[in-house]
Amino acid sequence: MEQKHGDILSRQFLDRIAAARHVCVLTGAGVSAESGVPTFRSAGGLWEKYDPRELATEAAFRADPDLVWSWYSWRRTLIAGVDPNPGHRALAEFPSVFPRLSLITQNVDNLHQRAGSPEVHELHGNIERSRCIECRKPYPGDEAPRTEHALRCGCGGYIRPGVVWFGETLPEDELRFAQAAASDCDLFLTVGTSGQVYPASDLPVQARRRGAYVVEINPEPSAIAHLVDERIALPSGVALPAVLDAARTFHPGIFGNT
Ligand code: BJW
Ligand code: ZN
Repeated sequence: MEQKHGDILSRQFLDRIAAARHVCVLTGAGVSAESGVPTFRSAGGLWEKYDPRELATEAAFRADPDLVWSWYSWRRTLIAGVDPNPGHRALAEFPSVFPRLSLITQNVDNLHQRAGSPEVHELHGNIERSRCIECRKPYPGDEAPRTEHALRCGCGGYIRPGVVWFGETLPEDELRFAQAAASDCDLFLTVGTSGQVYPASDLPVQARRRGAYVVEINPEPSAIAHLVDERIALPSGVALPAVLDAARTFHPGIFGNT
């Protein structure tokens, strides 16, 4: 059952929600955990069976394209079989209750979009996009084929997933947007991320340095937990609906919410 915001959010956080003009949210794998998508590093996570350095690098793909491609095919099938959870759905309502929202995700799973978030900034790409590793030509279609074997482009190069691997730079426009939003916002929520992967892990730190109030929503402390203003040690599927509930109370007139 949805908990009312007064039960789980601190007075200080409620005051920040009431005053917020620009809210910036950074999500990680934990926001999709309650949908049944395994996280990367938690117990039972995706990489308990595989070492990330073995799979999420260009060198690994070049060394064994079938292994890496089939791992992504398996994940695409898994993601296609799950639904957005109350955390995704609450975030999709944030644009109608806060004057301004910037939603930034490290996830590649499309669950924010499927929940109805109108504008999602993807720092690590998207699992359904693919391109040639040599000529970079996009692989056509909205969904990548879920084959066991890696596919080839007309040029002879392998088709790779359109995600960002270790050692690769993030999409320039999305990173620029994220950094600008982190610098400009007055409330920053870091949700379901272990804070171990740079440069996303730097965004909450940057936001706080620029004066934003930074709240971590994660049942476990992240690597940057000591740098935030407040932690909410709850699943995002519980905490985010409570934030939405509070925002509806404090910003009732702006967008016609009650
Ligand atoms: C819940 C929950 C619930 C559970 N509710 N919460 C040394 C050598 C080489 C590179 C580096 C180096 N030192 C630093 C670097 C840079 C490197 C990096 O940071 N490495 C670190 C690991 C050390 N970064 C990069 O390489 C980036 N590029 C870059 O920096 O370019 C410049 C550069 C170039 C060359 C050299 C150096 C710099 C690129 C990073 C790309 C990351 N890619 C991946 C894979 C994407 C594709 C795919 O999906 O396969 O992105 S890695 C993986 O980690 C994925 C995720 O987006 C990312 C972050 O993980 P996330 O989301 O935090 O998940 P988890 O599992 O870690 O945490 C889940 C959390 O949820 C936990 O805290 C749980 O408690 C919580 N939770 N249930 C709320 N219900
Ligand atoms: Zn090609």
